[in-house]
Amino acid sequence: MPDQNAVVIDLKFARSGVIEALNGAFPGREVIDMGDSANTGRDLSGVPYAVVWKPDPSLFQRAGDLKIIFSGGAGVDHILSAYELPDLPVVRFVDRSLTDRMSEWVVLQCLTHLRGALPYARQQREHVWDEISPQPEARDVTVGVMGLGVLGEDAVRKLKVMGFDVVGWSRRKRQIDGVETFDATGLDVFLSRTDILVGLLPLTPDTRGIYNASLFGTLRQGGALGKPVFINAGRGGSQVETDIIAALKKGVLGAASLDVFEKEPLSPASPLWDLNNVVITPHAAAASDVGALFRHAERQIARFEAGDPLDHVVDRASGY
Ligand code: NDP
Ligand code: OXD
Repeated sequence: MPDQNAVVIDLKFARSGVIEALNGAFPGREVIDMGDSANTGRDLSGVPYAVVWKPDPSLFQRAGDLKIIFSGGAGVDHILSAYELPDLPVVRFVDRSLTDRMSEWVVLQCLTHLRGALPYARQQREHVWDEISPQPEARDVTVGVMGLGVLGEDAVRKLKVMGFDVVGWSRRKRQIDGVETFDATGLDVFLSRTDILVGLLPLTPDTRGIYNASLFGTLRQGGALGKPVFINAGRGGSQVETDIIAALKKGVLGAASLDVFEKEPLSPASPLWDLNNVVITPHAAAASDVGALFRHAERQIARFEAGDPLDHVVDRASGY
């Protein structure tokens, strides 16, 4: 039987990173790494803590005495939508490096579309010297960020530093200095002001399929970029890919940057790969630093064992 303060790890991340980060992690505790074949079929009764990313479906039955589940990422849909979970706290991963990485990706994509990086890359391949004009400035372009949580708020601040006009939308109204924000009821006004839409929403029943033809049709046409741009690094389940493709082909959207997809990995047969106004990254906008993840879990376990409240606990009713 495992130690009564053990931690079970089931992280479907790059194996080498997990092994390296496990070295010295969780001092004084037994660590059961389900990625190690020696632990296949191991008794998990009595284990109080689990750190998971897309865990084996049987894990939560086998580890029937868990007291806390730590998500290996900021999102928790991989746990909440996939398993019958006991009523225990699920803790999200909130971490500086993850937040910085996401904002880097968002700013990179907004600048890519502002500065014509895709057409210039095509011209370079074809040895064409041709300045694209007019060249709008960031201040002429309104970026609308959907989801103003840990990641959305940081992205908003960094987009402002780059000079973009920024507006934000979230379920409840949020206050961010220098940014006009809208709550759920203000969606259409928010969209009608937006030239570049950035999706940083969690996947919940309310946000599934939200980025669809009707939403794209409400974005501002004729702004400084001519046509609106769609950028999504939240979850692929929130987007309707057939609608994205149709909107790009019809010119309802001028371009897109997608890090997440309805089904991952994206099928080699998806038409998205071949659209020359689309940037595709393989769900890599903000990878979790596994060492930081383990330190975050250690800190939260210490709080729990000291009788202090846990940070970043998911509200199971709202699903994020
Ligand atoms: P948070 O929980 O901190 O923020 C979520 C935001 O979304 C909040 O502002 C919330 O509103 C808003 N929201 C949720 N549901 C709705 C709704 N129905 N209508 C309007 N707004 C809604 O999450 P994070 O910022 O930490 O992360 C966001 C998501 O980013 C994650 O859930 C994950 O899916 C994704 N992600 C993707 C990564 C990648 O590499 N591609 C990496 C990390 C995360 P309110 O403020 O009112 O609560
Ligand atoms: C996350 C992710 O949720 O990487 O952290 O998608």
